Amino acid sequence: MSFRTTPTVTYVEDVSPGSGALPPRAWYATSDAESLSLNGSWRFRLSATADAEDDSFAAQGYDAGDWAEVTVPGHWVLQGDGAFGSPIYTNHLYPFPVDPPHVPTENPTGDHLRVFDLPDTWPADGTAVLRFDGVESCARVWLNGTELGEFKGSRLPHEFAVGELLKPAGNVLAVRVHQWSAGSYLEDQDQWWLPGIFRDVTLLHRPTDAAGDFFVHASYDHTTGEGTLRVDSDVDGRVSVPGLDIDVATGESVTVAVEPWSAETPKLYDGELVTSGERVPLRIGFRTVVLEDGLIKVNGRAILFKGVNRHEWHPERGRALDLTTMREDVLLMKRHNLNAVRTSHYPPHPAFLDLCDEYGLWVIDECDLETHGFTEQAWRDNPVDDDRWTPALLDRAARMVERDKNHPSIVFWSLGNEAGTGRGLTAMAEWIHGRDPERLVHYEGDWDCRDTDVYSRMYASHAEVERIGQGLDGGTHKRRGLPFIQCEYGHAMGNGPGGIADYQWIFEAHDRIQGGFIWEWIDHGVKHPELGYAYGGDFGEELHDGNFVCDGLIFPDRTPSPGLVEYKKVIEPVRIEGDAAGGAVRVTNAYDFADLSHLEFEFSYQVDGFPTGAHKLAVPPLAPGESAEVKLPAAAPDGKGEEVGWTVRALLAEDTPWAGRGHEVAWGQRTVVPREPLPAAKGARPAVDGDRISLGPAAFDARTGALLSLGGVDVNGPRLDVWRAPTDNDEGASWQDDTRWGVLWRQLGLHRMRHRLEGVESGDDALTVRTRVAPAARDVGLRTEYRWTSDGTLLRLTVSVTPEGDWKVPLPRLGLRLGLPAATTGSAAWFGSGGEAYPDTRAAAKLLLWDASIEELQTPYVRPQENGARSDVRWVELGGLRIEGEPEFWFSARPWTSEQLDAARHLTDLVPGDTVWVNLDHGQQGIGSQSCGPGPLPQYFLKAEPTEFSFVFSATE
Ligand code: IPT
Repeated sequence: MSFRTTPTVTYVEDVSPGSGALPPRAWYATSDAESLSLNGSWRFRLSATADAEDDSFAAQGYDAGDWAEVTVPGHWVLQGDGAFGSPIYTNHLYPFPVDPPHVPTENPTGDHLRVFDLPDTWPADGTAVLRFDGVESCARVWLNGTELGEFKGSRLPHEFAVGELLKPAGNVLAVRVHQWSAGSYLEDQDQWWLPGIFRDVTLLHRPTDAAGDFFVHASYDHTTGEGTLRVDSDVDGRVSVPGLDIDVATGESVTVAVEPWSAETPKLYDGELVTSGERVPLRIGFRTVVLEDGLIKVNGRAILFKGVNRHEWHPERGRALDLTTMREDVLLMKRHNLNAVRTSHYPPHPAFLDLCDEYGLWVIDECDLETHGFTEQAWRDNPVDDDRWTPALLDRAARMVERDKNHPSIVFWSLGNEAGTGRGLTAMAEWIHGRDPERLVHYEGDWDCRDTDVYSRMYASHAEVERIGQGLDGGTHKRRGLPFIQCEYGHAMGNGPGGIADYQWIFEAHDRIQGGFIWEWIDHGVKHPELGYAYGGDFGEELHDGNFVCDGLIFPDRTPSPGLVEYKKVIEPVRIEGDAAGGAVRVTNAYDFADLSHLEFEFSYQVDGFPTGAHKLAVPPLAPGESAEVKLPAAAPDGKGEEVGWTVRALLAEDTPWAGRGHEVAWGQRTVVPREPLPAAKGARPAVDGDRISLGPAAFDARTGALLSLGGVDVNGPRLDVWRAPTDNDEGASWQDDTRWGVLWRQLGLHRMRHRLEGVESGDDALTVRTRVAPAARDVGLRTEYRWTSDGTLLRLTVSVTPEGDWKVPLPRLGLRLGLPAATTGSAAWFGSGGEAYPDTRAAAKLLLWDASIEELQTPYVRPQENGARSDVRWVELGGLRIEGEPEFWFSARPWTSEQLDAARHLTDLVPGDTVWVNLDHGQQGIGSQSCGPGPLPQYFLKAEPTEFSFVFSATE
């Protein structure tokens, strides 16, 4: 018997980073040197294993005429309509046995072939380099039949010298890509596994004496207002910055007065590095990042991160992003007041960092490293604690730092994510600190902060963050001296995240806490012909984590979700509050660097939610941290019994690169004249007529006491409703042993409440219906009394709820559900919050008069769940009814029931019926962040307790 080993495959399972590639260097998009994009259509052949085919396809003259084609950059599993396999989604579990460095024999392998000619303009002298900006997960490369090498490190660039191999025409570039490799063990990020050449492939001409690697050092001294520039370059040359009259030799320092760079004031100076062979454009931002007094300071000031974790995602192209999509992300971030991005969990396409420099975002650039799946075996064999892997880790650190080091936006290097602890991480940190002492090092996984310059955590509770802020959290001596950030918090899966305003108050109350990064930016839903957007399990994966991959502030198509609108309000850089006396507005500048001169302020009163005309409000150009009281510019109008309030909006006074003049940055509101109490609506007498009872404009079923119609409108219900289709945050994460309300609600049976009728009482001045609402098998219940009165025109309902038994759980919701005919219920108008809001997601609830179609009232969470409630509603009109509430209520309306919403797995499962179901809620349970973090805070619990609330109904026609 003999064993055959396959020599072509050994590199796949080799822990080394690869062979043949050039040392990493600074990345730049353009120079005056010639380049040739090799993006486009490539010939493609998929094999089931790494060794199914030999390497003869790489030879010149190979006929690939019968191969399929794929687009590069791209992932083959997202092309070919399923013919090339499917994406796999797992959070932290490796989708293959944990047997490092071995990978499955079933190792999808894509052979890519591209034949190209050099353009006529391609210079004859000099040499050339072939650059791959990202290939998942392991590639072997040949040019014109000669092997160049192989590499791993999916989201990192790799260059090969190819000068002598190039021909004017008919160059054959062959790339064999393996889905699985030893590198996969280092790339266990929570995302889809998507093999392919997913970033650009470029041939770069390298003239004689072209620029090699270079390092732009541009610091800012806030005490003098001067910047110091020094560009270290492998190849000597000159550096010029015309705007600053700078023209110096590389390696030489020059100090001049400059405007500094910050995320708020992203001043970039155009410059050029000129070697005798190449001119490379530079965009220089002067700023100094230090750890001082236990704080992260930039240009002498402590900064507060208002950040987000960004994965690269496009619903059709996966992680192959085009520039337009990257710019859209940056614009959306800027327009929503974000000032920071953590590039979770790998260096992004470098063009994204150019955009961060240009528009202004602080960046934590994270290395392509995560070994999370080893947690399943208590981190045994973790590559970051095994010296054999250290060269691969150092290679990844170097490829990130060298590629990205010239971006002023980057203030932190992050070693990676969820990789436990170990010597390899220490080696990375030491190397990075040595190579770039001008930035700080981040890593969340080591709470002792052995290797890091910041104490970073994810999903810590409000209480813990508060303790950390107060310095009461203990920890190592080193940690106690470090600032704190939450590199992940506010898990934006489905409806939510809740509680972020409460975090922000804590962040702002303690210097040590320098902000956080919401998890995460975008839902990684995959566009799907039948399902709308697919998530884990939709491709038949044997192991998957469902819709945990859809946990972003924007939907897969980049529409902002209510979570992003909420976050924008929570982190707004200007605070606008009413003063106690009510005659003035208090305005506070919450920027770190900018004054308020770029904003103009608009003031208006609204009566019953209706704006009465805007005034300019003269707010002084306050410096960061300053605040001022500004007198109201006009007296409140007489609301004639209606509610009067004011709104102040801070708007961009000029166009900016990221939004036009008039874009709303911040706002505040205050009620100055409260509305009148609801009319008593009594006097009319219920009249029994056979199986009907009439009361004012309404008709009831005499046997059940159910309202049947009001005016000319048929009504189904209303009756008590406590159920909501649990949100992802209600359900909680499977690994959490904390109280998971969504699970407990279902155990108790709150989704199958029964209504036992105790009596219908037609009295002199009221119709009273008594019920007990309770689930089977349980002794808890809600004794519920409906008391109907009327003055002949208006119909008033007062609901009294008295819990019985030992209620150990808060209620999902408490209110009424009623049905209206869909045919006559097309839209709603209301006075209340404009967008979706729940008890702990209502910072952005702007009180005005709104209208929306029933369809627009739905928030399209990728996995259907409770959504769309409007808060603080005074009244709503829909389907021919006007409904006023006392106190203010939550309103939602949908063309399906909560039960149908609950049962649906995808939006395409939801089909409008002939009834619009309207919820009028007295209360809602908070949302929290328990799909990965803490649940709602106790103050947002909807406790089962004796409650009374009223509505007044009338017909609008
Ligand atoms: C944390 C991960 O860092 C992130 O990648 C993502 O998985 C997030 O959770 C949840 O969506 S790890 C978690 C176990 C705290």
